[in-house]
Amino acid sequence: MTTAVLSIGSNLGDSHAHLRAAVDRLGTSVVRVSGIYQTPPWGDSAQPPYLNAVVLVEDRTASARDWLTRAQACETAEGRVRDPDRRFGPRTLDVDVIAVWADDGTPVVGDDPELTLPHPRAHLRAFVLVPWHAVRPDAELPGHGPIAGLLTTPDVAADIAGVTLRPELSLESME
Ligand code: A4P
Ligand code: MG
Repeated sequence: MTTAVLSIGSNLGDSHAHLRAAVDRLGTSVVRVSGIYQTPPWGDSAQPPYLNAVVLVEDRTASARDWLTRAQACETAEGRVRDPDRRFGPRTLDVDVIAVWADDGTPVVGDDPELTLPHPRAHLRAFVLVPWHAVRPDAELPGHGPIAGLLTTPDVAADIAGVTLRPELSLESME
């Protein structure tokens, strides 16, 4: 069994629907979803704000690589188009694998460019850490320590004010 934290984000099209579709596609592996947050664009400011959330997942047979495959299947299903000239540009759906743990709780770590774990920019991103902390306040990002502490680092703390819960939007109960 592996457990994982996935970050989902969208700032093109019907973003709420794209996020809901991702959770739907992840199906019975979903253990917990965060609220939906409106967040300023990170890394490329000339684009609309994002909606972001985190999804906690687990699966009896999935490997770390399987989570990447599932993440990319969600992106493809929502019509994700990659612009090779604009790395952090707008998208219908971005699903990043933030961290993965094996059955015994050991974090999966690796620097393969196809799947770097934990995600190499997660510790810098209020749009990942705020929703994750809201659902798992005691969580740790492997190699970086408790996420509660990461929220107080200067780069992240500076971005927190812009991360706003949208309570009228939800990923709960898809029926
Ligand atoms: N890859 C390696 N490790 C991972 C991982 N842990 N999770 C590889 C997911 N993918 C991983 O990804 C590029 C390559 O990273 C893939 O080949 C994959 O195998 P991509 O999905 O093709 O392209 P991308 O997502 O545009 O690039 P990148 O560099 O991963 O961007 P990010 O880091 O995903 O950032 N601002 C806000 N507010 N909210 C957002 O959600 N998202 C981004 C995208 C930028 N700014 C944002 C948001
Ligand atoms: Mg990505």
